[in-house]
Amino acid sequence: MENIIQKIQKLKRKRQAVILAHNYQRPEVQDIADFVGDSLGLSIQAASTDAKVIVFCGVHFMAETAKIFSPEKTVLLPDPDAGCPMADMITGEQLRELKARHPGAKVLCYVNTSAEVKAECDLCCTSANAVTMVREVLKGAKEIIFAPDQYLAAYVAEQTGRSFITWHGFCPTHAKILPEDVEREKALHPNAVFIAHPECRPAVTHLADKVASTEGMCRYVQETPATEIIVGTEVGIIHRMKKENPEKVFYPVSELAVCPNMKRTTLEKVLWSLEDNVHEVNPPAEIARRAYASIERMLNYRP
Ligand code: CIZ
Ligand code: SF4
Repeated sequence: MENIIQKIQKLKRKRQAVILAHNYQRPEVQDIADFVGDSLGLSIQAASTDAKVIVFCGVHFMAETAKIFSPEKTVLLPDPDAGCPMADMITGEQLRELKARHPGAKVLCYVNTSAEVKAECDLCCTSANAVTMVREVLKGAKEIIFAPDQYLAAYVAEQTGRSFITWHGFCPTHAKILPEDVEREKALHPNAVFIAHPECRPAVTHLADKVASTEGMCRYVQETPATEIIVGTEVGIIHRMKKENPEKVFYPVSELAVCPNMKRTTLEKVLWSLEDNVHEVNPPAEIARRAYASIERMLNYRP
């Protein structure tokens, strides 16, 4: 009898598929993936692979971004309901209205947006390259709209000295992390360093020894001499950190920082997606065409 992992491996070969998993996925899903990373790294992998099918273990906007950049490949999202509440906080219509009120502004959107929103943007960024893009690409811009994450916008504003026209979006998972959690964990582990994601509240990032995207965090924990690390992002990333640094100890800053959408993907759903060719992500061609340019610029700005 084949177990589920063997079944997935066999079907993957048969269908010439590759499995990409985000850093926030369940441990067992990360372990069967060909590549684990952030949305920037996963999009780059999706674009460069020879595979015909991409099983995207992440949330909808990530699979959609991969599809727009690799339209000739079949992109499957194992659970069609794996969305991102932050991405759903702004629609294309709402961004068009905001743009109409600031006609001269350049529009920078976070990768956590729908293709329809990306189609309205000049540039798209991830948390790994937002600061660089504002400093380099938008240097000459007089006004910048930065949507939808108000906390990421606040962080990038602090780093660059720029101010933005923002939207009131936020990540409900990162918003659960409170300064009290940081104080408590620091008191419990006085030798630990604290790392935070820029989607956290400013009151939390201000307490951090390092603020970084998930890939930036993975690099930092390998490079720091610290052996104890308090992790201020979605708890799923700790699986990868432990695997890459077996001698170090990791503490989630809050057990509540769990993204229910990232956890929707299970091994069973990965198998079913390969068996039944579901659920195909394929944004309308006209929207994909308009979103392409902003995504292309994002992929060229690698940290
Ligand atoms: O860009 C990503 O993958 C997200 C959502 C977070 C990060 O910092 O990697
Ligand atoms: Fe969206 Fe937050 Fe979940 Fe990331 S962790 S997918 S930003 S809800």
